[in-house]
Amino acid sequence: MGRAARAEDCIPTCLGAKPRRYMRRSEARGKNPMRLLGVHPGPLMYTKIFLRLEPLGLELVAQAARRAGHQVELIDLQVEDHRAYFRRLARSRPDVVAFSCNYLANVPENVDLAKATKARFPNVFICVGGHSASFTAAAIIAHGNGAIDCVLKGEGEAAMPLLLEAVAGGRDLLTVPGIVTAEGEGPPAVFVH
Ligand code: B12
Repeated sequence: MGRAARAEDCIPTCLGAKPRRYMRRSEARGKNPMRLLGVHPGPLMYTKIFLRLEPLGLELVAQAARRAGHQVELIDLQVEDHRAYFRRLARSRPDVVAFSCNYLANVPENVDLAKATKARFPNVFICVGGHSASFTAAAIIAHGNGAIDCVLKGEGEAAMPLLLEAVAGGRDLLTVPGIVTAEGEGPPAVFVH
């Protein structure tokens, strides 16, 4: 199904104000997959003074989403710049952008990019996950000022497919384990066994 032909669904905004519209794909998971762009932030504190490390956690989340039938791309801002990120957004037109936030020092960059992304592509659903996001979830949502639709706490492998399913189906986001939105918190995060 082409983008123009896609139905749209309306789910309540996390701010409780006017409803925000998200692209809706199909009810059938895998048959009409969501497009997910996973983003690893740049080297710590916007500099290259720290290590640049393979984004293992985000890769695991990406693989879980792929196994659930979704189309997944990753961009690693440790090796690519913000211009490359916005070029990728324009080319790939993801339904969902998922930022990885394992270090507190990644928070400002993720929040800035989320705001810039939402300003250019208001229908994109934006999620943040990872170790540091998990224990600062409410603050991240607040700093996003409406740009960050949810934080997904804990290990992302189990929760990301459920989140994509909920977004695609226009279902209540607060049924997803580990989710935090401006409207509240879902069930406790699930762990990988
Ligand atoms: C191994 C490790 C390292 C390794 C690097 C591993 C790597 N590839 O990144 C080394 C030794 C190099 C390292 C270095 C540092 N580390 Co370190 N590190 C860890 C440790 C112990 C495990 C991280 C890990 O690889 N986990 C396994 C992978 C597979 O899981 P993950 O990345 O966490 O991803 C999972 C979830 O977080 C989540 N997830 C991740 N991304 C996303 C995205 C979305 C959208 C979703 C939904 C979910 C999600 O799902 C993933 C799969 O389950 C953590 C502590 C911890 N228990 O998490 C500290 C930790 C992350 N490190 C920390 C620190 C401080 C550092 C250093 C700054 C130390 C220093 N002073 O130099 C450096 C900085 C490195 C850099 N990036 O520049 C702190 C961060 C503190 C903070 N609040 O910011 C932590 C939390 C330890 C601590 N408690 O203090 N580290």
